[in-house]
Amino acid sequence: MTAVAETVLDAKTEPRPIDEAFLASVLSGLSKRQKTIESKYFYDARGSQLFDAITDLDEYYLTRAETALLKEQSAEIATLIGTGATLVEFGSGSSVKTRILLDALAALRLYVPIDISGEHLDAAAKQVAADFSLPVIPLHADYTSRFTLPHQVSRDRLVGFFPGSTIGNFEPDEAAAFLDRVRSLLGPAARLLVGADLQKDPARLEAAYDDAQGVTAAFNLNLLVRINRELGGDFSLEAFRHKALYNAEEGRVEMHLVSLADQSLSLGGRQIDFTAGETIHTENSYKYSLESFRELAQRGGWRSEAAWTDPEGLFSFHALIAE
Ligand code: AVI
Repeated sequence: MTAVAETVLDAKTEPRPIDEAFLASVLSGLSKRQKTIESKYFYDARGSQLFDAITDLDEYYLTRAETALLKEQSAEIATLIGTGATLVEFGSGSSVKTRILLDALAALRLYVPIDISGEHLDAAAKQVAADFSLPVIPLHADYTSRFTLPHQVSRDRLVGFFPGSTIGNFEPDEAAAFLDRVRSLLGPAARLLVGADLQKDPARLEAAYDDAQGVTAAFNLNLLVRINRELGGDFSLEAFRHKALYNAEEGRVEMHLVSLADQSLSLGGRQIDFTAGETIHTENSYKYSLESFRELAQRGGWRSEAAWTDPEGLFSFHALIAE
């Protein structure tokens, strides 16, 4: 057999090693009284595609509102930031929203996009460097954990960028702790630009997380597809339904997967039992008022310098200064 044929055969027969951290997290979440799966596991290749499709949905106003707000306010943001700053983006993806800022910011010194997906990051970084004739140092890291900036990045005039209301996917205590870490990372006199979805009519919020075409349902159910494929699970997709609800007491939209029957399944050598109607809680998306977001920022060591909202009052964008 030639080396090439052997390689092909190996690829077909050798199962992929199981991601033990993923398995441990799912088993621990499914053994709680309120079953949970961590929302960071939404984003495999299919999940990321589905999320991109969500951002184009009529019901999912967040991306449109934030993009319009950034376009509208970019000149004012640029005036606040001045010249010679370094922009550090947390979870940069394809840097789409960054381009709006980069168009407006004068004489930026450097752009540092941080993302967990290395391949995606390098391609997007090259494109931005070429399109804006700007030095770019991509950093492949999980921005939710502790990391340091590359040594070439001077801690002078650093501006963090965290758009998309991703801050809303943290529990408030975690969000405050994250903001505090970002402040230590960026150093004294740093600024942070953050997008945060606003509190609004619950019906509008629930529609944004339960669209008529079922894209968000597919995004939520894809967690089970991923567990079946990567961890050898035996979830039946027909036996679970997507549910989104606004929890007014907590000020958050919750996503769940509802078991449609009493059922038992096996995962990692364990049996997991569901009663009909029982749910797996898969995501929280906290919504803030301008004031409650300022309070959160303050807990993380930031003072509000400016905040903007769109004319409909759907979304907010904040400029913060390290205290
Ligand atoms: C990534 N994040 C800000 C989205 C949100 O709105 O919480 C994730 C999402 N979940 C369902 N639809 C979108």
